[in-house]
Amino acid sequence: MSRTRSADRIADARVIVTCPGRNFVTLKVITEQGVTGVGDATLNGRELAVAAYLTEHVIPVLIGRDPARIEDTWQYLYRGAYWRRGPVTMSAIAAVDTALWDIKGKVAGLPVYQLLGGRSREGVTVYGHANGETIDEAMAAVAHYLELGYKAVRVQTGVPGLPSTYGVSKDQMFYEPADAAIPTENVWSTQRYLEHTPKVFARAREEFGPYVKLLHDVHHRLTPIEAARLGKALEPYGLTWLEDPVPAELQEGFRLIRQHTTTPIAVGEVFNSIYDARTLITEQLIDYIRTTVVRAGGITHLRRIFDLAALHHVRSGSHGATDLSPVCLAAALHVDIAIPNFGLQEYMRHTEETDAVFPHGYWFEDGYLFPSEEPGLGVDIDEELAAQYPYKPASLPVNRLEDGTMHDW
Ligand code: KDG
Ligand code: MG
Repeated sequence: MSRTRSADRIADARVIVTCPGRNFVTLKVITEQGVTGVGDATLNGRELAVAAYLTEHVIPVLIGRDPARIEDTWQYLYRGAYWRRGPVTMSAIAAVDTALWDIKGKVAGLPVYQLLGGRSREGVTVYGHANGETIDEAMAAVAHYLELGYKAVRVQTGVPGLPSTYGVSKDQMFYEPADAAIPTENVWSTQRYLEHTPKVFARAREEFGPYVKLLHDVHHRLTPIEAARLGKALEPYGLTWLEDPVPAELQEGFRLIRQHTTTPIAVGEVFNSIYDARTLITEQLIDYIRTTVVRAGGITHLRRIFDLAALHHVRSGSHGATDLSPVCLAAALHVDIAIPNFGLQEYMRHTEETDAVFPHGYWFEDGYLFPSEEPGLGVDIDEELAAQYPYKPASLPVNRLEDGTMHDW
């Protein structure tokens, strides 16, 4: 039996928590032969839960394992845990899986996308976040993204009568919702939102014409019939997608949305396994599945989700907000460039401090991201620099209706 094992073993693994502007959790795996791999384990607002899961429960069973056995290690951590799934467990498994793909690429001397079947396209089309308190400000932000070369832009604005709205920040290029140690409280009105949002897209089409891809994120705030009304109202403006229209625990709820509107639906940034999306995909209730490497058990499991999606005319639209580290983005780009059913990749830029902590070989040009050509993922963590930015508690906000009822954020 031992003849089938590679000569190398995992010698060490450590968790690095750093806050170069925002918190990131990174796993570094080191083999006896000195090959290293990195994986993102960041779970926004719950970072230390994943760090502890890795340190206390995963790293002890990794030591001595064959780093070449990615699938077996995935199955060992998933089936072997008994308590399956959930964002903490799946982010931890993702970090291990990503690091092992990095190591496999380095050992093979190939960028990871070559191990996934090679390129299916030249570049990865990305979308940026245009947001503004007013429609005028949001339109200026769209114009800025188009000047930068983007071909797809998500548009969010403030809602008249509400003091703050999801997706609208003071800083145009680096939207960061985890803004306080104890969650900020926002106020929400579905009525005001439904009245306002179609006006934003009417204006965007008037100013930017029919060909820019426009997207909008509802952030789980509607019921299916409200989402159906919004989708219908937005049909004249030809959105590429309407994201997270309702909370998706009840996958069957999307049947109602589908019966009423042809606006394409994107869902899944909070999903952590194929089971979260099974009905949505197999019944063709969505058009884009948005989970990404760190959230859904790494490259191994994400590929499984995307393959199921490919059978049902569903394309990928991976989450790429700033809380997904450059390690996650690097890994996502290798998947994006290789799969047949790629749709879009979100690309919210990281700050200069973050980019310096995570040196990487991917690059942006003319609306596309390109994965690194270096062996492995082409991304690393500068541990000395990371140590200069200690962890700072930061939580995502919560949301209440005008009468004080808790609502989805
Ligand atoms: O951590 C939460 C963010 O990633 C989320 O608010 C961003 O909805 C989001 C998006 O579509 O990027
Ligand atoms: Mg979103």
